[in-house]
Amino acid sequence: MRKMLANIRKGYGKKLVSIHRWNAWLVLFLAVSGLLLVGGFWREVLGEGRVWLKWAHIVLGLALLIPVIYYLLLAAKHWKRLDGKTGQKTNVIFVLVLLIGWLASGIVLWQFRLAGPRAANAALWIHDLLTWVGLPVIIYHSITRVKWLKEPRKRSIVAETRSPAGSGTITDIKQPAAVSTPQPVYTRRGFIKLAVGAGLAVTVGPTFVRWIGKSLQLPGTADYAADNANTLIPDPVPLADSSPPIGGGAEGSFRVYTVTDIPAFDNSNWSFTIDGLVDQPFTWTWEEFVKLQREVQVSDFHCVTGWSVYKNTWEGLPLSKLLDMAGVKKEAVMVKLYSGDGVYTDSLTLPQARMEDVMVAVMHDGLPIPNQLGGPVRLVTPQMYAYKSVKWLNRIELIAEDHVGYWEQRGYDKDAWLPGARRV
Ligand SMILES: Nc1nc2c(c(=O)[nH]1)N[C@H]1C(S)=C(S)[C@@H](COP(=O)(O)O)O[C@H]1N2
Ligand SMILES: [Mo]
Repeated sequence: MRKMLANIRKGYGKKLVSIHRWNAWLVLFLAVSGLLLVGGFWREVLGEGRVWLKWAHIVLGLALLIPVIYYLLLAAKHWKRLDGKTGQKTNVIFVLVLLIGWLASGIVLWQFRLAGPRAANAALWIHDLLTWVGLPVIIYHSITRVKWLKEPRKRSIVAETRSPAGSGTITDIKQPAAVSTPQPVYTRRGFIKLAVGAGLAVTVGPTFVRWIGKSLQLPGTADYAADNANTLIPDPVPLADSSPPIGGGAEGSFRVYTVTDIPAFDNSNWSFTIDGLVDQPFTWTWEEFVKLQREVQVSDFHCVTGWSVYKNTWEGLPLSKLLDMAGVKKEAVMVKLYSGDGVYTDSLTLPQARMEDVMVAVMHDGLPIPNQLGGPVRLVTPQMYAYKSVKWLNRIELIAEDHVGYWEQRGYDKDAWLPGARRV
């Protein structure tokens, strides 16, 4: 009977160990893939791989449900075992909150079209928060609990104590557990813990602080306008509706996305062209371009990855006005959009391009669009996800066939409409 009980206990212990192991591997993969997905740098490197990686992240993220549910089935029993061990209980609750929070917010992000931008935005915030808080804790936990660190006694450096005889001795380091007087000055384990903690604080800390600053919109945390590397002269003069912005100022913050190095422009290397199947092609210099009559609109900006910036006051030229100036030939069916980065492109059908809020924007909230955010000129497509919002836009070509854009070639949906958009 006793043996049986012991066996059951052993089996149960084994189950917990294997749940823990599976969970650890899943979290490791999700952490690495998640960081690759969120890091702007990797957009360029990964290309199409990014879309695959996102799918793998989603599938293995959902697979987290297995260890979580399995654990919950054993939880009651485990909980009894932890009686009195408050530290361990806190640990278990922390991990469960983390995993379930990641799962729930991840599901909303996965189903962003169903959920809509508001929910996706909140989910991304939670997903990020849990990552910046949870990941350092998990890394700390895994580094400080590897096996060889669990034999601290053998490696302890023990304080030198004076023996009653008065001669200085180093207490036998193999027996300090039994000796109560000499306290270890520090143990190898304690030292490593401290080092890991400090290392994490130094590496993850600044990212966390920056993220908090940006998401709470603390002043000075993301001052792109101040760091604008474009040097185009003259500055566009804002219309009255832009300055102060009639939208009241954008709410939220942009994440800087690019698939190349971020370009910067000056009067000598910037121009704007509309050509292809038009009656009258144009190429404007910056001096000419800023003289064209602009308009102002207030609109929201949504990225498929979940973040949004609300109430942007954009000032620029409605794309339809540019099309009318050039005169679209009747063979033309698509508007191809080129970025001055030389790589990124996208396209709109003619009816889409003629929607009243599709704008070739020059100013944001009364200021020139900084180069990090696609200035001097970017496209704005409020009814569609922002991968249509080509940054550093410098050429519009009217074409007779379809054109598949940069991210669409790499797996993004050709249909970029927001839920509830007025599709045309
Ligand atoms: N040239 C260029 N335009 C681009 C992108 C890009 O990588 N390169 N990314 C697109 C995507 S997916 C989004 S969400 C927005 C992001 O704009 P932001 O970098 O100003 O936040 O730009 C879009 N336009
Ligand atoms: Mo995006």
